[in-house]
Amino acid sequence: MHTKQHETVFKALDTFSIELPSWGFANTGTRFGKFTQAAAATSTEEKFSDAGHIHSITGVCPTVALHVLWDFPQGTGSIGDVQTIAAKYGVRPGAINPNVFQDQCYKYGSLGNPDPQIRKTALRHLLDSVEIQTKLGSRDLSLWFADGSNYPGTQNMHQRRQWFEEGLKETHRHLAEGQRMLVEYKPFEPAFYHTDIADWGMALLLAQAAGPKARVLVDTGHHYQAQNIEQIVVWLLGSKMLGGFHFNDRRYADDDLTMGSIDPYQVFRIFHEIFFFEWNSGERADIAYMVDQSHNVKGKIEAMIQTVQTAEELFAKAALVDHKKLAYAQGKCALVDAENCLKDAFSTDVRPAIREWNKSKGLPEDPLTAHRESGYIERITAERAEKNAAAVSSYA
Ligand SMILES: [Mn+2]
Repeated sequence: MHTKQHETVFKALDTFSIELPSWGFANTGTRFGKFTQAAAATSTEEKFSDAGHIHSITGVCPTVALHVLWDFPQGTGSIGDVQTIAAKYGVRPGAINPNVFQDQCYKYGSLGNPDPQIRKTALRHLLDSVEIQTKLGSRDLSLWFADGSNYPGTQNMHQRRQWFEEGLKETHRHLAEGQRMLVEYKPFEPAFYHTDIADWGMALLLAQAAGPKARVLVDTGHHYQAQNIEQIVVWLLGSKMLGGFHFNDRRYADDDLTMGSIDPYQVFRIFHEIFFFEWNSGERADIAYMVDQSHNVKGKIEAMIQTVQTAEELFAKAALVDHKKLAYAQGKCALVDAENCLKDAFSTDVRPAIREWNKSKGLPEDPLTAHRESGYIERITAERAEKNAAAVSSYA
């Protein structure tokens, strides 16, 4: 690798961070069942401990996304506990994720529910989440709604669209200066006929209606097969409405597999368009990179370290695209030359440069090996095995 490439990788990684989800450390499964892991986190404290461990060996995961229902059992009453835990493990609370899909009352929806009392209950939870966000100093409120219906004609989509607009506007009204609201979309599942926020167009319109602090969140698994995700990213960047990502990979639908495991070139193309936007516009894109995965069979901590390393590699590769050469080739319609700008960068082995960067930051060169040699997994397995053998019921 040339010195210049080396420098480019270092500069890119200096700006890079990726947020880990608290729920990625707990036992998860599919609708067919759940295989528990002896080392899985069984409490908010254990999730912070795992996230802090990963940050200590990778240096790029300073924040943890939190799930209000699962991490704040007493709601706003748990804020103090979470502050104490975060300070203890050296990672800050990140995006706050309300949960308006798990309680029985949400069978027919939350903000889109025909029952005004349930819409109110959902709104109350969103406002409690804003209070949590404010007291913890979190920047982002990350919203995903499971609302939808399974059969044609069974729900009034016109009304539900309006109720969503109203609910998001009201939530937005409570955001403080510097806070943001991220609106996530998903085409289907759990609902199989219609989903109230099904794609980036609906999320964009709702975010624009909600107010100036709202942005769109792109979960890479929430698209139809073959959809051009990087083009959606280009449009959101161009309209200053891209707020962040939930990264995961998939083969079929929303599989929540490890980032880059199935199609690393997809993730590379997304990062490339972000770098190219910045090069073209001279602006820095303000984007929250977050992981949203479900490690059902892989060891959770190893899977998360593998994810972070993959994210760094694909980000670094995308930084290596020669923008000047690419812009020139595009202008001349030199198709093969233009495409090769991407392919050359993608095929560069950036791992030696990343190991060097790790060393320069006082981090272990290879985080996965460092983790395996740390004794951490043996310690938490001993501490948690009994609790995990007993608890099998809840998703979190
Ligand atoms: Mn997501």
